[in-house]
Order: sequence, then structure tokens, then C-alpha cells
Amino acid sequence: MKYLVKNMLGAMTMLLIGIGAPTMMAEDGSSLWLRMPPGSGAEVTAAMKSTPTLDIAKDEVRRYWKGVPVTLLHEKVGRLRREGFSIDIDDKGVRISSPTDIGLLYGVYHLLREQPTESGTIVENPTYSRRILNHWDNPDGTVERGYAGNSLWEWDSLPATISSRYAGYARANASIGINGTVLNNVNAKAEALSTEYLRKTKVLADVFRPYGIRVYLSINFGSPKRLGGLPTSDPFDQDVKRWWRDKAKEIYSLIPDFGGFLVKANSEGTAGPLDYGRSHAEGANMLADVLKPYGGIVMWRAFVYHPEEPDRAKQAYSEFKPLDGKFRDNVIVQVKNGPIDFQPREPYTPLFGSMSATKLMVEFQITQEYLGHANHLAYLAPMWKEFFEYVSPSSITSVAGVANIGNDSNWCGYDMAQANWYAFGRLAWNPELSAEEIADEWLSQTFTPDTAFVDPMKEMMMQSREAVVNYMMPLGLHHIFAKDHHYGPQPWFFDPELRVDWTATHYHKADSEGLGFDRSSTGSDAVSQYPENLAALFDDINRCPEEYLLWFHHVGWNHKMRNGRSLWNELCHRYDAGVQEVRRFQKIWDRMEPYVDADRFAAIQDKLKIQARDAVWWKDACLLYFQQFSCQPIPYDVEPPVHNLQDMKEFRLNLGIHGNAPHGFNK
Ligand code: BDP
Repeated sequence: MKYLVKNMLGAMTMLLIGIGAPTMMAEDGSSLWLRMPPGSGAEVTAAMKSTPTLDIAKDEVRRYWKGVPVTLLHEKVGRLRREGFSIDIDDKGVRISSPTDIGLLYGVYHLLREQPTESGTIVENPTYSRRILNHWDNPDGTVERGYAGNSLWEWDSLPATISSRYAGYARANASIGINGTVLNNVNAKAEALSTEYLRKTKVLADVFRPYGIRVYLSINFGSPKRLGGLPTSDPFDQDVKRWWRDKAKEIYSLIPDFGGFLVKANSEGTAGPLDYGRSHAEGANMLADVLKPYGGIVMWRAFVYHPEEPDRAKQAYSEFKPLDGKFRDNVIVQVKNGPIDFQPREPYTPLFGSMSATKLMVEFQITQEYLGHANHLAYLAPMWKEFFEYVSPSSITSVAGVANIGNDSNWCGYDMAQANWYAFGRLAWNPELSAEEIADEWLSQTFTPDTAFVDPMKEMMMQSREAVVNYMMPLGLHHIFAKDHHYGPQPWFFDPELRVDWTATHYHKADSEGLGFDRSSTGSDAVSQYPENLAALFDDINRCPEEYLLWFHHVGWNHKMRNGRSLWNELCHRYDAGVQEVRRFQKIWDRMEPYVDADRFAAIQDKLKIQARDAVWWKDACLLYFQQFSCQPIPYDVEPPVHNLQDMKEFRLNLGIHGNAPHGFNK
């Protein structure tokens, strides 16, 4: 990628604050990756009559493009799909063509991002037509699993007051091709569909529309009863159907391009069709029929698990596979990437590839519920690419990501976490992009294109998720988090009062023999849900990829790993490697000081400090705990624990405000 302008902002500020001053202009991260230096007021023409979207496109060119005149054209050039665009450049000008206004706006953002200097043609089409953020935001302003402050949506002051951040949010999304947003938590309150809230939602939809973003809502399946006062929410009941039809009519009268509903039904206590003896398909289809006349869709989540199912990893497949082919064509079954729950590493959910007669979409989690909240650097593109290595991009129809956005000034609670929002959008547009390319783009725009900065930072980002896996739960371990907040380690967590699949001991099954959850054909047989070749691979303890070993097998402490170490020794080395990586990240970052403004430099330095502290906490807690079962020493070449287990059991990492862990521990 070529950048015409090298960190102009930084250079200008140096001049303003005095030559030789080592600092650059203070930045609070609020500009995200859109820190474009001012353009040269380039000439921009469009033959079409002006629309809000075209006006934005022209404005962005005038403000930020430095170079030859730009022409925007409505043209369906050969291979262009609805939101696709082509950019033709020669020394006389740039011609951006698309069949739609939004395609032209995407073309403009592409131009500004790439800053191409050579003549040629670029053609871009999105792989998926729906690229959607899921906000887990509640009407009271809190955000479930949100670590970036409160909700961006100021429900109390809507519809009268329109925060300027709404347009900023929409612009940031449009710049990376995100075209949908589910505004509220999947654990939906029925009031989300009240007339009062719909009027507020309409205002947001109006702000987002010119940026090509459609609004969707999570709904509570029990709404007819809870909100409508009906005696039942049975999807087969005529009054219930009528209630939904009237609600849809009301919604579309306010928001004519409303996208549809996201539904978490019969999951973790939410209402659903099973309450009335109806299937997931029957529930989803009732809603789909209601939305069909308006072009709306239903995204029906497959995140379900009963307490009776001994292996939660098998539940979604067991429940949804038999329903293949039974859903309406405007239902998309939304499936988490992994079969348990957004762990630092999981094998893919075997529903993908096995429901050929049903539309499926993947749900990634951008917010780092299980990866250190907004404190740990974990660049997630490599994780999502890993998913696409197993699941063909063409086998799914759409992509959703649980947002990591809140009202913090830097949007994500951590400057480095902005990369995950960015990467989600870019991969939803084109899953073939590499994680490196995306990191490169993001770093260049968010900080500086200087390769002395970008290269080491890219390498650090690329290793960051693996580091988290290593110091939290290597070799296929999973769900050994502290109860509820999912921040620190609590492998000892067991509570006889709770359902067993909410405890940690259930997932690691440490005993004097070994460690890991046996999902092989002689265990829970979860392997059999995968295609034959993978089932055979995962089933064989000697061939199973080691990153999934303890996911699929209960492995003896002295089991010989591929590098010759015993399982116990390898476990110790993995935890230690995770810690050492974070120390290395700290050193890399310290060397970046000359390239970054002082505020963001200090903020990231502080976060890495917390991460280093937490990594040691994780390593010590897990190794000391598992050592009680392995009864073997921690190898000499592994950094010895600095905590002791009893203290760690008594103290929990302090979560502080918004669930972010500040410094220090708390009882
Ligand atoms: C779990 C979260 C919980 C969500 C649930 C879901 O801990 O807050 O409500 O997933 O996705 O990861 O429905």
C-alpha cells in the first residue's frame, strides 16, 4: 500500500509546538483509523442528483483526497454487485463507479485508505451482503460484556437529542464496509419493541441510513405476553401472530428499511418456542412470515444448551442439525464460531458445513469477554482467519460480530482494541484478506505508516492472540475462567449449586491421571459431529492438532508431545511462553515512543503493564492448581511462580469500573 502523505498531522504539530520537541499532538483515540490529513480540496463531480450518501462521499473527497479530480458514476460495470465499486485511475483523474450510492461511498473510503498513486483499475465486491455488528447494549445504558464505558446510545435523551457520536459511529463503520447494526442485547428486554423505544430507534436509523447502515433489533420472544399483555407468546396462537404483525407494521412505518430481528430463544433462561412445545424452526418461521412482506430477516441464534446435555459442545448441533431445511428463506441461523463460547481458542462449530439446506451466519465476538477485556492486547484477525481455514467462506451467508464499542472517548476502551473492530469489518467485506494485511492497514492509518513502526507492531499484533491462548489456556484447555466476569483464572471453580457446565472443573477434568475433556469416540463423542476426515483426526490422540488436544482428549500427564516433552512439561512451557511474549510486547512498545503521541503511548504502555501482571497471575494460578494433580515439579527453565495458590484462591483480580481490571487485586 502506498501512502502519499507521511504523518502530516505529526509533522505539523511538531512545527506548532516547537522544533525538536519530542512529543506530538495529544490524541485520545477518538479519530480511530480515520486520522486522515487534510486534503487539497480536490475537485469532485457526480452526474447524479445529490443524495445524503453522495453528499457524504463528495465531502470526504474534498476534505481528505489529495490529488487528481474525482468523478463519481452510477454504472454497473461488468462484475459489480450492489455495494461493489470500481476505481479507475490515470493521471487525469479518478473515476469511481458503482450501481449504488453506498457503493460509491465505499469506493471513496477505499481510495482514501489505499491512496493509490499509479494508473490502473481496482474492483471490489463484498463477499457477504450482511456485515453486522451486534451490540449487547441494555436500555439502562449498561453493556453486557462491554469494556468501553456505557452504551453509545443515549436512550434517555433520544429522540430529542442526537449525539454527534452517532454519525461518527456510522462513518467509521461505513469506512470498513459494515452495513448493519443490532442495537440491543441478545438478552433482550421486551421494552425494546415499545412504541417509545421504536421512536428512539427510528432516530438512530435516520442518522445511520446515509452511511448504508441498517438497523436491526434483538427481540424477546416473550414480548406478546410481556409487552402486549397477551396470555401467551405461543407462536401458533392467532393473537400472538397478529400482535407480531401489528408490531412489524409499526416498525416499518417508522423505519422503512428496518433489517429484522435477532433472536436468542430458549437459551440461558430466555423465552422461546420450546416453552410452548414448538421447535426453533417453528418459532423462527412465525417471525420470518411476519417480516417477509417488508423484506426483513430473522437471525435465529444457535447458542443453546440444556443442563441435561452432558457435553455442552454438542448441543447446538444436536438441536439444530435435525432442523436443516425447515427454516424459511428469510431466516439465517446465527452460530458462534466455536461450540462452547468465544474461548481464546476453540475448534469450529460443526454445524458449519452440515446444514446445507439452511442459511447460516457466523457470530464472532469482537469484545474480549474471554480475552482480557479491554486490558489485553489480542488481535483477533488471526483467530477469525483460523475459523475460515476450516469453514469455507462460501458456506455461510453473512457475518456478525459482538461489538467492543462504548462511549469511551477512544470507543473501545483500549486503542489497540480498535484493531478488532477494524479487522471485523474488513474480513466481513473480504475474508480472503490476510490478518497481516489488515494489521498493516490499521497501524498505518491509526498511528503512522513508517515501517520502523508498522513492521515490529504488526509482528507483535500477529503473535498477540497466541500469547493470550498460552498464558490463559493452552493446548485446548477452555472455560477455566473466574465465575461471571470471565476475566481472571479460576480453574478450581466449582459450585454444586450451579449447573455443572458453568463451572471450570467440568471443562478441564484434572485428576491424578491427566487433564482434558474426553470428546473422543470413547468419551462424549463430540468428534462424530465433524466431517469424517476431521472426526478421525480429532479422535486420534496422536494425530489431533496439539492446539485442540485437551479439548478432545483426557491426556495423561506423561503423554509424550510432538516435541518430546511430557504433557506436564509442555503445559508449563506454554504458560511461561505466554508470559514471556507479553514481556517482549512491552519492550517492543517501549521502542515505539518516537512514533506515537505521548497520550496514546502512555495509555498502551499502561495496558501492557496490566497484561503482563495478569499473564503471570494466570500462569501461576493454573500451574500451581494443576500441579496438585500432576504432582510434578515445574521445570527449572520455566519462570517460577511468584504467587501462592491459597492467596490466589482468596483474591480475585479486581474488576473496577466497567469490568476493566485496574491495578491491584481485590478480595
Ligand atoms: C456468553 C456471555 C453472555 C451472553 C451469552 C450469549 O457470557 O453474557 O449472553 O454468551 O451469547 O458468552 O447469549
